[in-house]
Amino acid sequence: MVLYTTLSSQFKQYLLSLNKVAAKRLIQDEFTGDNAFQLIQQIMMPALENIGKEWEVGSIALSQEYMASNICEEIVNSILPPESPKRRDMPVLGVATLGDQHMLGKQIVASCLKASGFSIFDYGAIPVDELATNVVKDAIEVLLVSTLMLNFAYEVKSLRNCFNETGISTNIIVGGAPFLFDDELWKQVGADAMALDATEALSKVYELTGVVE
Ligand code: B12
Repeated sequence: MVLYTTLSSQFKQYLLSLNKVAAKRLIQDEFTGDNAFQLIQQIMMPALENIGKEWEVGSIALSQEYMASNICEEIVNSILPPESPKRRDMPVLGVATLGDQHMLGKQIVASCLKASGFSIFDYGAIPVDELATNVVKDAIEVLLVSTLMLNFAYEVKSLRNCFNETGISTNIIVGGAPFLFDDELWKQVGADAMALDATEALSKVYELTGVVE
């Protein structure tokens, strides 16, 4: 853990100086083939959180934050597990951010579910009414919603209302910062469950669909 704390601050420096090669090498040196989620959680996420705080106090520009997340996105894509070949008769899942432009959390959750054998439709930053149409068209059984901004977290309420009005029984699992700060928020917006991270999202999907691991 101490090791990762040091590596995370080193990684952050590479991100802020836009040294993509060094940032990539740092992660690749630690990558053993099956520790992608651990490296994301313990090296990349603390570095990005720190960068977010620096932007908040005005010590770096939003463009630096943007470039840092682009580098992370590229690295994340290079280490995440591929889709699972054991595609059984699994329920179909969807993932979306309801307009939020923060994409990394969604990407990590989707990839963890794919690696576990689920088919997953990625709808990106789609508005509520369009999403509801797609959910029906693709017969989505569980929808995972990722938001980092509170205003988009409240959009889940509109989504649930829209589902209720149109008789859609798809389950909604939410995740992301606003739901971590307020552990009652998922109930207030009408979600069926919330999860802390990608691994927990997988357990919730098993719970809601009755699929046995
Ligand atoms: C990178 C970043 C950006 C990038 C995003 C690029 C991209 N393609 O993703 C850019 C530069 C575009 C950006 C823009 C903005 N950002 Co920004 N951003 C960040 C930053 C630094 C990192 C986010 C990130 O990628 N984290 C890494 C991922 C992997 O973590 P995660 O999303 O939390 O996901 C994990 C868990 O939460 C969970 N999870 C996530 N989703 C889900 C879903 C389900 C279903 C489940 C179960 C679990 C789950 O699992 C994941 C893996 O463990 C954060 C800082 C922070 N503390 O998070 C600020 C931050 C989120 N941004 C912030 C702000 C204010 C903005 C802007 C408004 C800035 C502006 N003035 O324009 C815009 C808004 C854009 C928009 N409309 O959405 C604020 C939000 C404050 C708030 N609470 O409202 C933060 C917290 C920075 C800060 N300290 O102020 N941002």
